[in-house]
Amino acid sequence: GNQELFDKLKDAIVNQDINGCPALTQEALDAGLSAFDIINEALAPGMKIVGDNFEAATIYLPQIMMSAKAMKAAMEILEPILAEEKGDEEGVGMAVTFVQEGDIHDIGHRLVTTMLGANGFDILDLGTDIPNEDVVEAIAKNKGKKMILVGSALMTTSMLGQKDVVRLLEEENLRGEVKIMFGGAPVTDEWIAECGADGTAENAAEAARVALELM
Ligand code: HCB
Repeated sequence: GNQELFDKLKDAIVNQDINGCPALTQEALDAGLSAFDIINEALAPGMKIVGDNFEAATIYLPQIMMSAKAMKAAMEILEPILAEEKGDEEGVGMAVTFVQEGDIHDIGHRLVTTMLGANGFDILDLGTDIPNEDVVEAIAKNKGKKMILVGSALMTTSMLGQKDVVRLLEEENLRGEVKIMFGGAPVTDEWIAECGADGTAENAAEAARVALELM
C-alpha cells in the first residue's frame, strides 16, 4: 500500500540509497501518489531522521551528505511536477526565498521554495549563503509588489543574521513592503518575536499555509 511505499522511500533517504531514492520516487508517482505527499510523508521525515541520527552521533557527515544527495535526486524528479501544478491560483504574490549568509544547508530551503511555488507564489530564489545586503536589494527592486520574504537558517550562528535583515529593511524604509517568514531547525516563536518577523513554520507544507495566511 501507500504507507509501505512511503516507508521504503523514507528508508532510502536514511540508508543513503542514492540510486534507490529516485527509483522509488518514480515508483510512488507511477502508483498515483502525489509529489506533495511523497515529500511530506516520506522524503522530509526521512531527512528528519537523518538529522536526529547525526545529533545522536550514530552517523557522521559523509553519511549525511549521501542522504542529502539521495534527497536531491528525488527532488529533481518532483520539482518539475510541482512547478507544473502551479498557476491555478493567480495573484497570490511573490516569495523571495533565501538562506542566510554563512549557511549552505539547502534541503529545507528547497522544499519550502518548491511548496510555495506549488501554492501559486511567483518565486525569486536567491539561493544559499546570501548576504543581507543582497536580500534588501532584491526587496527594493520589487517594491510595490505583493511580497513575502522567506528566509532559512540551519545554524544558531547564521540565524542571528535574520534579526539583522529585519533591521536593515526597517532602516531602508522597506519593512512595510514585505511580510517576513523565517524558519529552519533552530528558529523558535520567541526568536521570530525578537526579530520582528511575521511568522514561522515547522515544515514546508505548513510554510505554504502560513505564507498564504500572511499575504
Ligand atoms: Co549540517 N549542521 N553542517 N550539514 N546539518 C546541522 C544543521 C547541525 C544542527 C548538526 C549538529 O551539529 N547538531 C549543525 C548546526 C549547529 C548549530 O546550530 N550551530 C550543522 C553543522 C555545524 C554543519 C557544518 C558546520 C559541518 C559540521 O557539522 N562540522 C557544515 C556547515 C556548512 C555551512 O552551512 N556553512 C554542515 C554541512 C552539512 C552538509 C553539507 C553535510 C549537509 C547539508 C546538505 C545540503 O543542505 N545540501 C548538512 C545537513 C543535512 C545537516 C542536518 C543533519 C540536516 C539538515 C536538513 O537538511 N534537514 C542538520 C541537523 C538538523 O537540522 N537537525 C545539520 C532536513 C530539512 C528538510 O529540514 O529544518 O532544513 P530543515 O527545513 C524544514 C523546516 O525547518 C522548515 O521547512 C523545512 C522543510 O520541512 N523550514 C522553514 C526551513 N526553512 C524555512 C523557512 C521558513 O520561512 C519556514 C519554514
